[in-house]
Amino acid sequence: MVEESIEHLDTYGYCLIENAIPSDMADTMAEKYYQIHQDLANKWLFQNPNDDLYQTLFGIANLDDLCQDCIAHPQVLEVVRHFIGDKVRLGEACTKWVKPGAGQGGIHTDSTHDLPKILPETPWMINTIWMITDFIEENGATIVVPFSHKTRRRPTSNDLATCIPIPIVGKRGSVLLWQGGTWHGNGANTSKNQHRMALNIAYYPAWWNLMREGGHQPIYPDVFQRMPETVKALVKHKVAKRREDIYEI
Ligand SMILES: O=C(O)CCC(=O)C(=O)O
Ligand SMILES: [Fe+2]
Repeated sequence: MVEESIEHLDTYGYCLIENAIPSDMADTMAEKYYQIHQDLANKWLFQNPNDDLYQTLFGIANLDDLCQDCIAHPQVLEVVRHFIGDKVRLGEACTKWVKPGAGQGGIHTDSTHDLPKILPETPWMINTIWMITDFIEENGATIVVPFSHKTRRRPTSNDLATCIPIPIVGKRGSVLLWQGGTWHGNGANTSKNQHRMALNIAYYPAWWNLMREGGHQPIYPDVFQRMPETVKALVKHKVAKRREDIYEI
């Protein structure tokens, strides 16, 4: 099973692990995440407070303990470790809500802002998106361009005009993994009333300087204290009371 996921991720640039958490757990998380997003006290955690239809909320691990099961999911971690090594670290866990009417996101690579034009052969990041609601084409399921990581470049305008992204659909509780170099984005939500909620968890190797990532939040010391050891090992580099105590930007 894990071998298949590794092979798929290596070949196509992404893989889907179905039913990695129970659907009723995903339902509980969805309810909680909608509330957290709508609580005005959390507005400062939004990546873009002016975008109501596509909302990214950073620092979810400080507000919800359920996501810990996803952060340290054994099967996901086994795949992630294959690509970026045993000393894997959590970059950030954030929630991504795509509301009806949201447009398609730009197709992009992840965390390449200060990488060279020819992207490294060595993977620098494995990103994951947990389907907290079912992902369907109409509600903005993540779209991915298969094999695009093999180009070792960011998509050019010509690439964007010609590439064929495919929506990765699945039942809530499933998780999609991709390499930082795989071209992807959020799909448009063309439905009338189907909301898409996702938990996005990004992993980096130990050599990556995580402290340059804009918007990422630290894990608060009291939250860290109550985490199981498996989760602590993944987040111990980013424990602080305030973002500015550890992040450079
Ligand atoms: O919301 C999505 O489907 C895509 C999010 C994305 O681009 C990312 O997490 O890097
Ligand atoms: Fe992305």
